[in-house]
Amino acid sequence: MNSQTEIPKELIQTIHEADHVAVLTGAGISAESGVPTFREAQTGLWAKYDPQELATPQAFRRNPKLVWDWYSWRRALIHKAEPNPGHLALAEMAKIVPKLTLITQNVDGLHQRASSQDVIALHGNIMETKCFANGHLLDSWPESDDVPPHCPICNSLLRPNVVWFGENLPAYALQTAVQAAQACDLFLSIGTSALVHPAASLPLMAVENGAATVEINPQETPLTRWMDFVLRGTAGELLPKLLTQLR
Ligand code: BV8
Repeated sequence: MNSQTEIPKELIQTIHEADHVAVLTGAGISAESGVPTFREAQTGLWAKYDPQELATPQAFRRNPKLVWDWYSWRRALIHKAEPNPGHLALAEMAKIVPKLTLITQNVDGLHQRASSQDVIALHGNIMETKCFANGHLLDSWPESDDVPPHCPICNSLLRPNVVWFGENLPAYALQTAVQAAQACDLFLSIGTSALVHPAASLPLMAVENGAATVEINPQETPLTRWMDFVLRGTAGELLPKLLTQLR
């Protein structure tokens, strides 16, 4: 494991030789787009709340308006955000390597807006809305003063189409991600603290499958010790560098 902010030649060589690259991203890749990471202290009105306490069905049942307002605040932030050079570099890398599977824990849709294809969104999409009782996915709903609004189909409360703590991940997305982690030649873990499961187990599946593994993160994480390459820096700075040396 060599921890450095320059890109080792062996890593470039490894990427050139890889038939299948799998990538797992976390909130860190969106930090340079101005989207606060999941564990950074929340700002303003939300400073006193722990995201992990709010992103649960229990919190929603207990105080649906509070949770709905939190997501409205985050949606407004994300609406103003743009994909950054890190997102864009991954979209370009997919055109260079034979096969790239992009798996994200992020719910901000920035990989999709950076034109990455077939993004595996393990935790859903904050910009999508469904109802709490039956999961009716809705593009629109009747104007109402109710906060949260009600589902026009079954009248239950509306919520963001994200996976909350204690909820199962979408089965097909998780299965596809596990298959990629077990089959890839190279696994990049980018901008994740590797604390949330089952996503955090994907890099370790890649280690078990004998893939070469890379961590891109300014900080150490529980994954660091298992990684073949550790690039200590930000996604927005290191991924464009990696792409330039790949070309
Ligand atoms: C599940 C959507 C089966 C919502 C998210 C008790 C009861 C129930 C479950 C559990 C339990 N105990 C444990 C669990 C499992 C639980 C879990 O993992 N808990 C942990 C925290 C202990 N998991 C679940 O509940 C999952 N479901 O297991 O179902 C089940 C069902 C019932 C009962 C048991 C099991 C569901 C997990 C999904 C939760 N939803 N998001 C929303 O967003 O509102 S997860 C949330 O955290 C975000 O999606 C985020 O992406 C994710 C992970 O965080 P990170 O992405 O890593 O972000 P973080 O801020 O932590 O770190 C940022 C990193 O970036 C840092 O390392 C930083 O250094 C780095 N960085 C910063 N700047 C940059 C950078 N890197 C690069 N460049 C930069 N510029």
